Formats: sequence, structure tokens, C-alpha cells
Amino acid sequence: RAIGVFDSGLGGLTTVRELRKLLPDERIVYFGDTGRVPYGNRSRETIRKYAMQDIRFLKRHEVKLVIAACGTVSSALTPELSAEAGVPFSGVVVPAAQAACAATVNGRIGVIGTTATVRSGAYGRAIRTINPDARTFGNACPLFVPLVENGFIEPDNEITAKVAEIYLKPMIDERVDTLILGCTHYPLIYDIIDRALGSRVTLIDAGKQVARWAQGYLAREDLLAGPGGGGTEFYVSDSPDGFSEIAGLFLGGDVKGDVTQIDLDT
Ligand code: DGN
Repeated sequence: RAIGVFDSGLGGLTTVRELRKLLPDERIVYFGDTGRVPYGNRSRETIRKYAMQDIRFLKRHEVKLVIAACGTVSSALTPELSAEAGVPFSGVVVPAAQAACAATVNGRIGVIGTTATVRSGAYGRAIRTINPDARTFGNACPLFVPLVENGFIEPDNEITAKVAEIYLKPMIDERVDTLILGCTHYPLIYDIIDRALGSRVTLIDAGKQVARWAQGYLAREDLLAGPGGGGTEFYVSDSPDGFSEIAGLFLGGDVKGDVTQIDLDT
């Protein structure tokens, strides 16, 4: 059985990339809701409804585990809704919160993500459940998504570096020692973010953390795939034209697998 991964669009492929590195023998079924992206400017109710539809779609593909790679979706789901998924399920929030709590020394943790993610306060709640003394500082970074999607990702890109400097100054002022990258797109500008913080802050990539969590979960439950069956199938809800180019950005150039357009209403 496969690992199902979904996202509001193609950014969640950064998590697929991490899963492929850690679990090369797993079959991955990816759904990118490209027909309805972005979710970040929608109400919490709508995001939840879309997420449940995305999960239902993946459940038709014999999945043993479903991962919401999207920071915005993960932040909108409550533990009760996650339980309603009816399949082993994780978003990125809890694995990233656990890693941040393990990494921080001064208990001051920053969180960056879309406006919806930061406004939800989901990371702060997850962190306080683990460490009630920890303090969290959120800052929405809405310009990062279009900058990444338009390819402004080279480590020496002056525009992205300037935007990062502005967005991350509050994190320096608050003396955070750990920063959660709570959005699918941010690993692509990891070096720029790191430099804006003077390389003094531990960066936690939420997608990488959920991939590690998945590896641990599958091992504990004795659900790891045997050798040789690895591969990725891609499903999108809008035309797959231009898929390879943008998918290659998030996957690190390695787009192997079929792309199929689907209609969630059928
Ligand atoms: N995938 C979304 C997230 O991780 O929050 C970012 C992309 C978007 O909503 N435009």
C-alpha cells in the first residue's frame, strides 16, 4: 500500500522529495489541488472541507498513511478532524513542533508560514502542549510563495534576500534560537533564510520532519515497503500542462512518474 500526500498545489512535493530520500522503496500517491490553489486566503471551514475531499480522494488509492504536506491545511485541522480522516494521518504541525522543542535551548521558537497558518496559532498550541514554558513568535511571510514560484530562489537573489531580512528581523529582535519553516515552499530558500538570521538560528523544515515521522511510524507499525516497489504517481485537479517544470523546482529536478488530471466531484 502507498503513502498518500496532498497539498493545495505543488509545494507539497518538497515533502515527497524528503520521503523519497528516506523511504525510496515506498510507493507515493501525490495529489496537488492545483485547480483550487491557494487555500491560504480561504476560510477555515472551506480549507477543512477541501482537505477532507483531498483525503477522500487519496483513500481510493489503497493508502496506508496520508500526509497533509501543506502548512495551511495542517494548521486548519483539529485532532478531531484528523481522526475523522479514517486512515492513519498526519499534518506537518506536530512533527515540526516536536523537533523545535527538542532543538531549542532558550525556549524561544519562531514560526513562519502563510497568513492563514500564522493566524491559526496551531504551531504555538502544539508547542505549548509539548513544552508549556516555551514561547512562540509567529510572522506571516506571504511574499515568499510567489517569489519561490517565480524562481527567485538563487542563494544570492537580492530581492528575496531583502524580503527575508524584513520578515525575519522580528525573529532576531525576539531572540528566537529555533525557527519553524511552516510552509511547503520555504525549503527552497533555506539558505537565504539562514543568512538573514546570521546562521545563528536552528531551522526546522516542517516537510522534512513529517517525512521522518512517517518513517518512524511505518517502522513501528511494521508497514515499511519491501525493496523495489518505489515510485510516485501524481494527480492534479487542473491541467497538467507545465507540471514538470514547476514540479521539478520542488522535487529538485527529479520528476519521474505519471501525471493525471482528476475531477474531485466525480
Ligand atoms: N502549500 C501552502 C502551505 O504550505 O501553506 C503554500 C502555498 C499556498 O497556499 N499558496
